[in-house]
Amino acid sequence: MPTSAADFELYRQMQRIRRFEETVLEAFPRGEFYGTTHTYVGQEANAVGVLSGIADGDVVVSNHRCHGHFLAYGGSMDALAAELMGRQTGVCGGRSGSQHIQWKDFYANGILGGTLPLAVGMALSEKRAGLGRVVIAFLGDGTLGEGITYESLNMAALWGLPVAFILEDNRYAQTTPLRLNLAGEMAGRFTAFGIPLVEADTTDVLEIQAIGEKAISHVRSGAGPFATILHTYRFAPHSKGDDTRDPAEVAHYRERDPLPLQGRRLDEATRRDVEKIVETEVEEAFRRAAGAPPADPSRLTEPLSGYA
Ligand SMILES: Cc1ncc(C[n+]2csc(CCOP(=O)(O)OP(=O)(O)O)c2C)c(N)n1
Ligand SMILES: [Mg+2]
Repeated sequence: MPTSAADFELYRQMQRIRRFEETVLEAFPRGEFYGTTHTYVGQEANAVGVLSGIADGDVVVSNHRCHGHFLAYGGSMDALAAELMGRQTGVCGGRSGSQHIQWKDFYANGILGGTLPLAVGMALSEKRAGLGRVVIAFLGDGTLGEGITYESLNMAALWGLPVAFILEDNRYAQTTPLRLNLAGEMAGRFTAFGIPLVEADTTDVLEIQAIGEKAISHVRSGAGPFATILHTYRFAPHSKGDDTRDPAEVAHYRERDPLPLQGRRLDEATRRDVEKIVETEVEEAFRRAAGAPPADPSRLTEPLSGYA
């Protein structure tokens, strides 16, 4: 069966994130980047599935693990690589590093939980503007331990705001497994505020795309916030070398790798072509970034573009 354009594109997007992140992890020990970094290896289907359903002008709020969200949003790989390297050609002129990426209607912030009041505030603004735009806010399981999360959910529900909360439960907050971190049920944290949700334990980008569409159409219809709980797994360390997980557990989840799952929907030759195209794109992005001039300190206080 010939490969459908939709399957091709979903695989290409996931492969771009995978190879970008693997390259970051390879290059980090060589001291090529400023600050820290958190990669999205293993979680690609979430960003690609959910964000394939956004419209122009929708706002995406991301966290410390933002590269995959940014690339799936449509951000430039060249500009992301350059940002990590602190170059003028970076998304934010090399001033933000890995965690504070801002471009168009995309906002990432490394303060755990701090993203949620920002997302809710922007959703209030969008509701008032009445243009039908929505906010997509990604958060991790560990973020359920931050008190501000619940103030934000309360306001979003009370005011019927157009925000979809995309909880990516990768079963760890840094090195702390969920069972040492979380009392009670995840879903209850949303239903307590009357926020409807869909919960899924899948790495299939097509399933996640359908869930994302449901979430986005709910919030766009004016029916108030919606949550999705996506149980997932990260294959790489929390940040760089800090992995204390049992290798057998990592291997177990690797069997559910979202890439081969989607890759099998492409014919073999097409899949290889995608991989070749992406390989060149990633190599070029890091090569160009390395050759770009360093960030200009006189621009440090210049405001970023975007939300006003
Ligand atoms: C307020 C605050 N406290 C602590 C940290 C350090 N920190 C960065 S990521 C992280 C764990 C995040 O866990 P989770 O929300 O599950 O996201 P994941 O890293 O698993 O994607 C912590 C504690 C932080 N960034 N901000
Ligand atoms: Mg987590």
